[in-house]
Amino acid sequence: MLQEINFDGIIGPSHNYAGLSLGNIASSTHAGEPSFPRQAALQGIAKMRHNIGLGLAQGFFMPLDRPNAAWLDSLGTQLAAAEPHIRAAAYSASSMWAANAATISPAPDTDGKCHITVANLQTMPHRSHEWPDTLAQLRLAFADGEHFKVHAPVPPPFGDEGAANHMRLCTAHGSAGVEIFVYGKSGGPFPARQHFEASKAVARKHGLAESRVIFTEQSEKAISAGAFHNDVVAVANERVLFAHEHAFAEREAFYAEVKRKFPEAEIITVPADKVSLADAIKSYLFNAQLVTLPDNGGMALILPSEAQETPAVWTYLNELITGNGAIRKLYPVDVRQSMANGGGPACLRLRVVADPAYVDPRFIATPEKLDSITSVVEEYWPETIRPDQLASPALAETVQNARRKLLEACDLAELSRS
Ligand code: SUG
Repeated sequence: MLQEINFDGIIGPSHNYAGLSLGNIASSTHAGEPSFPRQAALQGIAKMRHNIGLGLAQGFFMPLDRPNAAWLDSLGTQLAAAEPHIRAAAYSASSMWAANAATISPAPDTDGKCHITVANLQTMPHRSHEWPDTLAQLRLAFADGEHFKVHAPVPPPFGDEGAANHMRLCTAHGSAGVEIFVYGKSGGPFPARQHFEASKAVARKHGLAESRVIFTEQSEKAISAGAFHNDVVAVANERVLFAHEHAFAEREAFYAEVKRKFPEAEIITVPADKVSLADAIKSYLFNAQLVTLPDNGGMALILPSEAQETPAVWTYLNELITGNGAIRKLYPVDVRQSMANGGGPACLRLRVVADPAYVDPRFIATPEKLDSITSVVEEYWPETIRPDQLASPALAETVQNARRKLLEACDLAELSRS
C-alpha cells in the first residue's frame, strides 16, 4: 500500500552555529553561539515519536561523517590546517535537513517507479559536499530497483536543493499528482538556490508528463526577506496548497495553471495584512508538516513552537482551523536547536510516497528503535559545541565515535567511512 513516509534526518553530533548560510536569517543571527547537539537530536527524535503517535509512517536517515576529511583532502588541506570557514563547512551537520536531500516523484506520477534525484546543494559550500554520502544512503534505503530509481545529481552549475522547492498536489498520496517545481532567479541580495534548469532536469529525469508539471518562480521579495527555500513560504499536501501571499513571483498566473492542471486544488493564501512576510519567516509557519491524519481525521499542521509564540500567526491559525477548510488541527513541536539554524519541522524531513514494505527496514522508525537511538544520543552526543572548539582534534574524535555508535545501533555500519 502506497503511503507517505516522512524520513527525518537524525541531528548529527557536530551540530553547531557557524553562520554559514547567507540569506538564512536564523543561521546569521545565531552565528557564534554555543550549540547543544544532544538536545538538538533529542528534539528531533521527540518530533518523530510525536508523529508516530499521530499514526503517521516515519523513517530516518543517519547523519553524515563529519568533519568530512575526504572533502578537506580534495581541497588540499586537513582539519588542523584548514582555514576556519573551511573547517566549519567540513563540520556542518546540515544533512539533518532531509527536505534538501533529494526530490521525489512517487510511482503514480512516473513510469511506475518512485524516482529520487539526490540534490547537488551546490550553492552553499558547507552543503555542496553532502550529496555523495546522501546518495550512498538513498541507494541503500531504496535499493529495491523494481520500486525505486535513484538518480545521480543534476550537474553544476545548476543548483538543486531538492524537495524544499517541490510540492505535489493529488487527490490521495497513492494517486497520480501534479508536481510543482519552484525556482529562484539570482540578482537580489541573497543567493537564489534553486535553478530553473535544475528543476527542469529533475522533471525530465523523472519522466513526468508536461500536463502534470508546473514550474513557477519564487518571488524576489520572499528570497530577500529570508525565504531561501520555497518551503519557508509555502507547503502542499494532497489537494491543499497553503502559501503566503508573497511566495510566488506571478501568483495569479501560477494559481490559474494549478486550477487548470488540478481542478480539485484548494488554495489557501495567507494575506500579508494578517501575517507579514517577516512574521511568516520568523515563525516558520509554512515550514510546518502539512499531513493527512489517518481515519478521516482531516489535515493537521505540525508546526514549530515559534508559530505559537508569534501572536499574528497563532491568531490566524486558530481562525483557520475553526473555518470549514481542510486543515483541522495544530500541533506545535519544539525543534528550537534546528530552528536556530533555519530548519523547521518540514526541513527536517523528506517525504517519500512508497510502500514501506519495499524500503530497507533499517531506515523505518518504530518506538523501540527510537528508544535505542535515544540511548546512543544520550551517551555519545556532545552536550555543547562552541565554535572555537572546531579546531580541537578531541571534538573530531568525539563526533566520529558518536556517529559510529549510532550506525552500529541501527545495523548500518556499512555507511561508515571513518
Ligand atoms: O541550508 N541551514 C540550512 C537550513 C535548511 C532548511 N531547509 C529547508 N528549508 N528545507 C540551510 O541554510 C545553517 C548552517 C550554519 O549556518 O552553520 C544551514 O545550513
